[in-house]
Amino acid sequence: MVHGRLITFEGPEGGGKSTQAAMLIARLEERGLEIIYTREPGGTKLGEAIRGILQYDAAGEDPCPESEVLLFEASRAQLVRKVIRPALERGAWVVCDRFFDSTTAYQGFGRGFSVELIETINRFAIGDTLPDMTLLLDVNISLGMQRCAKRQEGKKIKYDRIESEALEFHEKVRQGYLELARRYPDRFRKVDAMRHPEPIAADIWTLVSDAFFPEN
Ligand code: Z5A
Repeated sequence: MVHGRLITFEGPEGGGKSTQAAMLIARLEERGLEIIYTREPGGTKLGEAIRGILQYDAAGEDPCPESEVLLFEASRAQLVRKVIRPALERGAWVVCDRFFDSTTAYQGFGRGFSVELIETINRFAIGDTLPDMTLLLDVNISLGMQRCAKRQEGKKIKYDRIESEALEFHEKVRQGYLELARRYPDRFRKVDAMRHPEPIAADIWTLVSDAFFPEN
């Protein structure tokens, strides 16, 4: 049976996940592969509606922390079944900007829910759809925030609900990601994202090509 690959990008905000995902996709497409790019929360109609609720309080009230977890998971369950699995089954490669490790990092390590509990709920949402590789773009919080502040200059919409959390929260998230990379070394690849985009992209390409195109 043909089966594509699932590569996920993770990390604190401002690590350059979207930038690097686009650079990786360009290189994968040069090899003639079908690539699906998607993101979390979002990637389906239901998921994008949930994204509005989670980031900009589209429902008119703040979700409580428990609802927040379940909304991320609902978006994920839909994305896995409507987009990711069908793509993998037809042999496409899927590049996903955040996946279940974000819930472990943000709601587990960041908000303080039990990591074991979050991992159990993650498994319910994803079933057996695990990433083949997770690229952790590690950036220190002040640099990540500087990058995001620069991007926001002159824009009407300011920071979203989670971006507006205290520095301490974002630091816990970063440390949580580093812990996940230690716990799951077979899947995680940590990349120093505190450099210019080109050397980061070159390192990512080395990691991806060594893992998936070892003949080259
Ligand atoms: N969240 C959660 O809590 N639980 C979950 O389960 C999930 C998510 C799935 C989603 O926000 C929020 O939801 C997120 C986590 C939480 N909140 N936070 N914080 P999002 O999707 O809107 O945002 P994000 O995922 O955090 O991504 P981002 O902040 O937009 O950053 P990014 O994708 O990593 O970076 P970028 O867009 O590629 O680059 C950001 C800016 O930096 C941009 O202007 C670039 O041109 C610039 N950039 C990129 N790379 C570089 C380098 N190397 N040098 C200099 N400048 C750079």
